[in-house]
Amino acid sequence: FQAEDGIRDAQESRGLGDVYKRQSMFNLNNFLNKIKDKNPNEPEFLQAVTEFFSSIESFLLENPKYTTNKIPEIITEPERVISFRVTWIDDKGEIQVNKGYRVQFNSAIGPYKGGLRFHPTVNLSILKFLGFEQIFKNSLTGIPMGGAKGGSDFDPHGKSDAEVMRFCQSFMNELYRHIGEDTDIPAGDIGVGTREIGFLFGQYKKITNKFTGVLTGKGFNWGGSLLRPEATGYGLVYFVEEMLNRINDTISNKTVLISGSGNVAQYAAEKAINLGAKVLTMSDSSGTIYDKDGINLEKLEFIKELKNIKRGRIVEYTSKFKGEYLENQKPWNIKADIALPCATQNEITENDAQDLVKNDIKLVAEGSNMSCTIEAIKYLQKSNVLYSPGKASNAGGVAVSGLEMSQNSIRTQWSREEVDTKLKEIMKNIHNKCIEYGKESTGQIDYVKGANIAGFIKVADAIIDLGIV
Ligand code: NDP
Ligand code: 8G0
Repeated sequence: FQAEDGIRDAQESRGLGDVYKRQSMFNLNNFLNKIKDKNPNEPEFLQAVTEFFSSIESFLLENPKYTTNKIPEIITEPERVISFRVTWIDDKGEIQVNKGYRVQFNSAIGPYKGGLRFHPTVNLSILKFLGFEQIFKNSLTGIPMGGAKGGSDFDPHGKSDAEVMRFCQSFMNELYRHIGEDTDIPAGDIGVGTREIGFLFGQYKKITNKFTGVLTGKGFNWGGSLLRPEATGYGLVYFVEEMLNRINDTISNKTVLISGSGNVAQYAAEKAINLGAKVLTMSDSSGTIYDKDGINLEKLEFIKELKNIKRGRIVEYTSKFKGEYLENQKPWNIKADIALPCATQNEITENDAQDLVKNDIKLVAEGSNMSCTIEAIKYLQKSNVLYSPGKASNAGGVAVSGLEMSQNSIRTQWSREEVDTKLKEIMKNIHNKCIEYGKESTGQIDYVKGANIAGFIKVADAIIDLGIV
């Protein structure tokens, strides 16, 4: 009965008469097996798709028009994948060759939007998982943006400014053909900050002779938005406050574990400290610093300078301040109330989740994308830990990128307060959507289900409205 309803729905919404004769019910296992066969050797992409469709399975069974219209198949196939060679000359005069990519995943609700990652681990599987997640995150922000991701296996660590500049210029020599302020608007991500966006934007402007909002995360003097650097980390903590306020609690006086010491980690720490929390840890890919007294604003300033200007290692914190350095360790076996993973994907495994639960963690909110493995998420949820997926809790970054695009279009720059007010409102709206679609009969909120269903509906309905293209 439901499936027939769906077919009727589909026919009516498209007016396509007899085209849809086949009944189709969503079968999760069959669907995931098909995705696996079509995308071999892409474990991260498969992980993201598995997590997503497992959480919306019952929604798809109750709303068969999406299956009838083949939305699961359509939405898991990128609209376009661009792969290119990036050649450049290092400081020794040697020729270097890197891979460059842009995955333009879905543009049903707006131009492609998403970051560029420069890290040696970058490959198509990672960029497809990030691009796929970006579709639903961008939908959740309420700003019309499609989903994309790109990047390179180039490693900025240890490279001179001149080498980074030459690499970025060569990268843009190909990328410029595929982007534009109404087509695809890249931004930074791991390994791509204001310095790299500057070199990329400079080259785009040189080639095209156009000063447009083609990239976000720009410096304020050349078209950037105030609060874009802070947006992901601040937004994450605003979202955590929403999660805690719902249960009549707040972040004030809570102990917090943060991983990473890059853009997201720094501003998550800053906002948490400003709201009265005690931040116990930060980390990089070599290890963790654990400061029992708490990382205060003065200590955080040191970390910002160490990471953003000197480009040093987190271990150097212990030469200036008290605190332990835990070499090659992540922060997850230290006792605290809240964990904010802000480094990279799969940084919380099932074992890490067990450590967190053993120490009575109350809340885990993702700053990084897909911070937790599927097993870790299951374990946290089973243990009644409040858990939020990145596509909800880290959406503040891309949301303020969306605000940067608006400011560029109308040729203005808003005040810090204006952007901050909008950011808070967007995070609150996302939290409300998670409640609307993720409320269980027990009254508990499944933030994974809520975020995924809410993000999906808008994009899926748009795909249906736009026809089979
Ligand atoms: P940065 O490059 O500024 O910082 C990344 C941090 O994570 C560094 O401390 C880095 O350490 C550490 N890290 C990176 N890769 C690994 C790894 N494989 N293992 C352990 N540590 C690692 O990146 P961002 O802060 O911008 O991004 C962090 C995460 O947040 C990513 O998942 C990103 O996709 C996500 N995100 C970012 C947004 C943004 O606006 N920037 C928006 C939404 C999500 P080291 O220096 O040693 O490499
Ligand atoms: O601004 C962006 O488009 C952007 C940059 C880096 C990461 C992300 C994300 O949402 O993961 C978005």
